[in-house]
Amino acid sequence: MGGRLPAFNPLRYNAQMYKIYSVGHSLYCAKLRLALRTKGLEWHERAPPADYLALVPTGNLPALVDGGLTLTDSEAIAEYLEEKHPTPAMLPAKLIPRAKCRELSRFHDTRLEPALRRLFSNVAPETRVAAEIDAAHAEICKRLAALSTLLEQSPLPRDRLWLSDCGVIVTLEWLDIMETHAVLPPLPWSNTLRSYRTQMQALPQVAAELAFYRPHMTEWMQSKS
Ligand SMILES: N[C@@H](CCC(=O)N[C@@H](CS)C(=O)NCC(=O)O)C(=O)O
Repeated sequence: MGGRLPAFNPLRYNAQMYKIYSVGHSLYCAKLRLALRTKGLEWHERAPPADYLALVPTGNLPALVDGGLTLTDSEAIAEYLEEKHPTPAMLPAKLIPRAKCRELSRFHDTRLEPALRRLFSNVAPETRVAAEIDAAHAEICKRLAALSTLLEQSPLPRDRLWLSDCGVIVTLEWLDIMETHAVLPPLPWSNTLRSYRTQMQALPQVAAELAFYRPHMTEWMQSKS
């Protein structure tokens, strides 16, 4: 019954190359690259073409293309990669740490990053609205306090990268650059937040991604000033 299976060729299997639609300054594309780097996967990036909506109905970046599969939402993509390439694990094995990891991912995508996002239209000094900066700053301070507590209570060891770290690291990097460029008043960096960043930045895949991504962030900031 059925056709013959092709002979298993580990070289070909390992040489799998993912296609990612991305743009250089995108925070969620950097988040996805952190997962790809951690898994030791290979990818090539393409800018979204003019007919992107025909290829990717949500219009979101990043999108992953894996053969006939096109997938958006950085967290859905990361979980797909986690299930397809379980080693090294980026979700803890045990029930409660796994749930806490997912909680932090959701907190990032639905609370912390949306607070940062309020600043993006206020980077250029000529279009900066003081009331929007004040409101964004208040919200960011609230979210950073919550993040600090979540990290203090987290059962996840910090000697490796979990799925939930990927977005948080990139957003904290953006908050840092926003503060450095005086887009907003100083932020309440707790000792927990500082040591978390230091520990994360020491991981090789994080160092590699930030070395790649920071110039894109700086270029984007300079294009607005
Ligand atoms: N929750 C989404 C957010 C992605 C997102 O907002 N991406 C931005 C670029 S960083 C984007 O696609 N903007 C265009 C749009 O939303 O149409 C994810 O995790 O992928």
